[in-house]
Amino acid sequence: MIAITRDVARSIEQCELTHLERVSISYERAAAQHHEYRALLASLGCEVIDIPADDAYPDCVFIEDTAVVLDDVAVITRPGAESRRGEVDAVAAALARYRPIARIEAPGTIDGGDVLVIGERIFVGRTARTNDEGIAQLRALTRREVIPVDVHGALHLKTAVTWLGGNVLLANREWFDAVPLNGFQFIDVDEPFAANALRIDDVIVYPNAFPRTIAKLREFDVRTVNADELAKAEGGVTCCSLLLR
Ligand code: CIR
Repeated sequence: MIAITRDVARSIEQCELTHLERVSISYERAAAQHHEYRALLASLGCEVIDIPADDAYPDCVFIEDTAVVLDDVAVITRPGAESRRGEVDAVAAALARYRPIARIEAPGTIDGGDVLVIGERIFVGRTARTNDEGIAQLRALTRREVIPVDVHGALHLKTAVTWLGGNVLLANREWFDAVPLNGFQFIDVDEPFAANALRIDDVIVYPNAFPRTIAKLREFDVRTVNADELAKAEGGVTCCSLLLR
């Protein structure tokens, strides 16, 4: 597995915020947590490729939003937040080594945090960041089934639901319409922001900030990271990498 990550910008305090109050963010602490995250991914066997930060883009550490990497194509997104649009070029250059590149074009917008790939299905959150035009463009670029999911109250679909493997989802069902995901088994979180988990093969990378939800994940191989400084910028564990084989 290859994990592409991007360093924390020194300007991270100027990040976009939607559902959180702006509080002071320590660059040093965020960078240390990002280092710890990358080390965990490496210990799980990932080849971790790091793209330098660009301080013109306070949110650039949240690389997941800039691309949707499928087996046969890397779709470079057009992020919903205008301040983030310029993040994609450095990521496209890195991905071009591994996949043919396609792009979401205006007026379409997609944030990768809204894209949940489960086998042959791609669930895509309809949010302030991802619009119907973006979803239609993604559909035209893949042979897989693309299924929209309405999200309300969360920044991204994957803030509200992620895949733990098999038939199991970790979810805060107050934040999205679960009907398109009928048939899955849901583990409901006990803390509102606890639904964002990163699955790497059979391991679940997960923030240590949610002990009550961790207690519900006993049947999984959970490895925790300290990610609370990055969480102040409204990012979770999936946001900080792009995974590909
Ligand atoms: C933003 O609002 O765009 C960033 N502050 C946080 C992005 C988090 N990304 C993600 O959940 N995929």
